Amino acid sequence: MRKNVVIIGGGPSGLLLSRLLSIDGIDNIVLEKQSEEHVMGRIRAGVLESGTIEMLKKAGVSDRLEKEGFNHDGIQLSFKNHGFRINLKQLTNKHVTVYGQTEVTKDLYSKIKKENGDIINNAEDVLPQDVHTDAPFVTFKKDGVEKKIKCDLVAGCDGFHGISRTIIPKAIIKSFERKYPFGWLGILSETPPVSEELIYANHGNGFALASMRNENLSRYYIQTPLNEKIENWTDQKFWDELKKRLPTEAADTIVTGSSIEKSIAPLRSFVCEPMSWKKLFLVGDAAHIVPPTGAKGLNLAVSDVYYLHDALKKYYQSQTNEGLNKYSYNALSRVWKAIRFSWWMTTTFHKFPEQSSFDQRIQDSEIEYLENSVASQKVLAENYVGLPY
Ligand code: RFL
Ligand code: PHB
Repeated sequence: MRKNVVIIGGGPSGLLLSRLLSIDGIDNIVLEKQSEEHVMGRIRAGVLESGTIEMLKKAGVSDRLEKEGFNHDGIQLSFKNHGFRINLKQLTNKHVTVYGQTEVTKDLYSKIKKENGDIINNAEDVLPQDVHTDAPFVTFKKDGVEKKIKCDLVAGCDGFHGISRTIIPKAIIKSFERKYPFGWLGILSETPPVSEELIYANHGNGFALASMRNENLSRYYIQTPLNEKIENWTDQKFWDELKKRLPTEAADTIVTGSSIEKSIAPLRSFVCEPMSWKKLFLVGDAAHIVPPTGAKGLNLAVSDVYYLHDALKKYYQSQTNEGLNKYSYNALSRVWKAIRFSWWMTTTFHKFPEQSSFDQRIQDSEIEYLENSVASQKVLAENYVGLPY
């Protein structure tokens, strides 16, 4: 078999890239390690930037999003039990949209299938080969049978634990990493959200976030120590701790119920440079990870797709390599700004185990400054709604 582009990974970045390439008549195939049910069952991001919405519109998958997504013109911040609002709309003339990554993935999957796009699920031992030559190919196993697909280029959209990044020689790739000394324990519950807008809370016991998916589906997170065991957290214990960390008004009105999903995620910032090597192009979490505090991971994956799709279109339609040569540079320049913002949000709103009294005062004054300075609010707002591509 031969394809123009082999896409490794059928998460949001791989599926979106596939869809955009197909619209331009660029032949491609998605190889996904997991089953369709597994991919559809993952609960992850919830906040979409307007640039992300534009890309989903371009891919022809925005009908449901426009009906079911919620536009949010602001976010609530809380500090020592006192809340204040960042008016995103007034500060940037933009809003964000709350619509789950799970739904984005479902919309992309069903559109690709409807348009007879190629997705192979349960692809085992996927391996990009000879990507440093003019004749790259990808091998994998399906139902125990060895397969080989020749191609022009490989897009590594296979997430942080994928294979693609690992085949770039150590002498060429450089990584930058910060691991945070805590994780997020998140639950999904079929209860009405406690607030119309997201609440990001800095509390003496640690960070908390009140988010949502729809009128009867809430998503809440609390900061926990690293290595915390999920078995130690009954629903009741979670709700009790969450209530302590949210502002009193929210804590008093929150509707609790049993969780339908509960998981712990470690927090890290990670970037690899360059994001491409010869005929291999890394996209999304395969090349970078942000802590979820700034709601940037999925949105960054989408902006990478923007740059790569644009470069591939020029490559196939105008036979020019220029966009592909600049892909890593263009994508990384936006990536590092989101890395900085996510690091800042994380540092400002979490409790660090080694936090000194000096660090505490700096954090206090950072948040007080935020509450009282329009300039400071504007910096947060323009990053939160998403920097331009
Ligand atoms: P994904 O989603 O990890 O998809 C990669 C796909 O590749 C497959 N794969 C392979 N396939 C073939 N062969 C291999 N060897 C393979 N290895 C892996 C995997 O099965 C998978 O299907 O990466 P992608 O597409 O780059 O998308 C990135 C986003 O998923 C991620 O950045 C966001 O979920 C991050 N994130 C958030 N981002 C936001 O923009 N806004 C948010 O509000 C937000 N909240 C979050 C988040 C991530 C979280 N967790 C659990 C990490 C909240 C949480 C709790
Ligand atoms: C979510 O709803 O899952 C969510 C929202 C905002 C974040 C992170 C996660 O910053």
